Amino acid sequence: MQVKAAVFYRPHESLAVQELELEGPRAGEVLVRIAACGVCHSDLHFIDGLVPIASPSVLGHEAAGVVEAVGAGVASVQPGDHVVLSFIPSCGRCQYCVVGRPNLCTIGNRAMSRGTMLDGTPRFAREGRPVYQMGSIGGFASYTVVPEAGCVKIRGDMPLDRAALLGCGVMTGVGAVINTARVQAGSDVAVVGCGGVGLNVVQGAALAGAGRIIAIDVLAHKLELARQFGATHTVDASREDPVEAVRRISPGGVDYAFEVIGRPETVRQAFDMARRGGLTVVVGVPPAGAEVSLPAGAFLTEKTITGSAYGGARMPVDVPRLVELYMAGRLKLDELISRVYPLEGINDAFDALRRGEVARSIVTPL
Ligand code: COD
Ligand code: ZN
Ligand code: ZN
Repeated sequence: MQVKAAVFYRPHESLAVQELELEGPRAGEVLVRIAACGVCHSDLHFIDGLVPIASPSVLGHEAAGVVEAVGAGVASVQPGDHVVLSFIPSCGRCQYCVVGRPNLCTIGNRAMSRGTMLDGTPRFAREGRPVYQMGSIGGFASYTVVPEAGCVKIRGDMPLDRAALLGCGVMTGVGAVINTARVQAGSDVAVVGCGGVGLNVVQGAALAGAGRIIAIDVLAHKLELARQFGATHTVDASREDPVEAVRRISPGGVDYAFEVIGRPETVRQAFDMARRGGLTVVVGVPPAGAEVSLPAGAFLTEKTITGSAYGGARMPVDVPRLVELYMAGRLKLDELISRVYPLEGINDAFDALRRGEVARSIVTPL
């Protein structure tokens, strides 16, 4: 079938909104009509040339939609089902999946980084040549085909534009708190970077019952939003040293520090904000090849630092839980959506993200 999609060709160029051919779902695959796809800073990293990606590619990895057709052998979803898409289609059988860490799935991560289905090929094409699918999704398109393992069925009364945000920003942020750090009630938390993902670290900390929740950003309106999402204190890092400020608010440092930007300097700041024995969780990923330096003496104080990939997601468990929290009024999603763009407005959406104007924008392709 013919579909409309936003295609990345090379860094520092606008995405091209054009018609592509979409092959139907093969065995184990699902055709999904995209209702909405969020605009995440990771998409922008490719456009800005900070991280390489297969080209040409349909970007977009934070999407939800409606199942239109299924390939042979698909059992977990059927036409008409509402689904959130996962950018790591976990196989369920590799050693990571078996030990309960499906976000590290060997096969799912390989498909994600290639931008293909599990068999190594994408379903989009233009003039007979393959067009890859960011995160095995390619959500900036009217329709896409994804692996069954990348579909999580949700209840039909959950608004799909809100549900889309669960596919990356909310899962990555809330999951970093709940799954990766397992923040304890009453403990102190610092969050460096309050964009679309960082705000979800803030709300994850609030959900976990953290004591002080200190939000750090360089933009006053992001700090204002962070308060809405549960921050008890804010620090403007463009005006004062954020490490000193955090150590003043939470004497000795915080129990948990989260970096949610992807810069070596801010990873170091987060590490320095954590107290003796404290945990630093790096959610942001600095540009390819970057290194982070840490003060070796800190290990004597049993400080730890860890990465968090996709918020330690176990998508079939975590997505329905997040949906229930939203439906019960306990998870903020409406407040995250700053703007809604048609597919043709996608480059404006990226410009707004680059300028720091939005928490999240969503694109509604149809
Ligand atoms: N100090 C404090 N805050 C800062 C600073 C600074 N020096 N510099 C920038 N900020 C703030 C910005 O004002 C902004 O509010 C925030 O940091 C960044 O937010 P966004 O909205 O631009 O970015 P997000 O939240 O959409 O994305 C953040 C990620 C960490 C996901 C992303 O940038 C990243 O690191 N991606 C690579 C990791 C990855 O690919 N993950 C999987 C898919 S997301
Ligand atoms: Zn993302
Ligand atoms: Zn696996």
